[in-house]
Amino acid sequence: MSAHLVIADEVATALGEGRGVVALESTLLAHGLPPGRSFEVGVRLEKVIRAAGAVPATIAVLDGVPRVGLGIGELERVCSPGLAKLSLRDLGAAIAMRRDGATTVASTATLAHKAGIRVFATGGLGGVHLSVPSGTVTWDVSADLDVLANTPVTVVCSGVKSILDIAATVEVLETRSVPVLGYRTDHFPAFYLRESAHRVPWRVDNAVDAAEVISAHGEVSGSGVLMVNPVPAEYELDRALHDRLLDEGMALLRERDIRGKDVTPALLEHFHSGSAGSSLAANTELVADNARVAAEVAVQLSSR
Ligand code: PSU
Ligand code: MN
Repeated sequence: MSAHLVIADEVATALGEGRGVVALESTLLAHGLPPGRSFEVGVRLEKVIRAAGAVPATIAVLDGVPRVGLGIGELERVCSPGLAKLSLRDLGAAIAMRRDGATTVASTATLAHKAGIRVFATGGLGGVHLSVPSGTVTWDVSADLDVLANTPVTVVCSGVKSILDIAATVEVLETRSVPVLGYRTDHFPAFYLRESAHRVPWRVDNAVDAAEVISAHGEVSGSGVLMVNPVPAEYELDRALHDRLLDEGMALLRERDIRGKDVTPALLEHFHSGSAGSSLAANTELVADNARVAAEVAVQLSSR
C-alpha cells in the first residue's frame, strides 16, 4: 500500500528535517460536523497546528490515493457531503476501486504511521458501543481500539463520547496495553463533558513530560498512546442537556434501526440539532485545543 501513499511536499520536507508534524483525520470533517461547518474547522485546525510550530497533515483518500497532507481544494472536497467513511478494513477496497473517502482514527493512524508521523489530533476516539438491550454483550467495538493497540502513534483526543460505553472502552484500552495519559486531568473525559466516572492511570501537565512518556513507552512497546485533553471548561455542555440528548439519541437509533458505522454520525447529528449549537461549539473548540496540544507534543518529540 505504501506505493500508493502520497505525502504532500510540505509534510515530506518537515518529516525529512525532523520537524513536528501532526496528522488530522477526515471523518471528523465529513461526518462528525454538520456540512457547511466542517471546512472552516478543517482550515482552523491546520492554522492552530502551524501557530504551535508544527506542520499539519490532514489525511483522506481521493480517487483511490491515500493522501497525507491536503491542498485547500482537496480539503474542500473532503468536506463535501456524502463522502464515504473509511476505516482500516475499507482502505484496500477504496484504493483498488479508486474511490474518495474520509479516514477514521483507525485508518488515519495507520496511514500516519506509514508516512512516519508520530502524533495525531482528533475529537473523540471510537470505542465500545453501549449494549442494546443493556446487559448484553455488544460486538460493536471500534477498530480504533485495535489499531491503537498495534500502531505506535499518539492520539490526542477528548476521550470518548458518552454515546459509547466508557467503562468498557477504558477496560479494552487496559487489556490491549494502550497507555492513557490525562493531559492536566486525573479523569477520563467524556467528550462534551470534562470528566467521566473513570480515572486515568497517568497524568502529565505539559508537553515536555508527555513527550518523555511517549518516548519511553516507544522503547518498550509497539502500541500507540492515548492522550486525553478535556473540552475547555467554558465550552463544556450542560450536564442535564447532555443526558437528555443522549437518551433521545439512543431511542432514535432503536426506532430507525440504525446500526454499525452509521451509529456515530446519527448520534452526533442528533446532538448538534438538539443543542442549538452548543454541542457544535464544544466539538469545535475541543478539537482545536487537541490540535494545539498535539502540535506542542510533536514539537517536543521532534527535538528529542
Ligand atoms: N467520535 C467522535 N467524532 C467522530 C468519530 C468518533 O466524537 O467523528 C469518528 C472518528 O473518525 C472515529 C470513528 O475514528 O468515528 C469511529 O467510528 P466507528 O465507531 O464506526 O469505528
Ligand atoms: Mn462500529
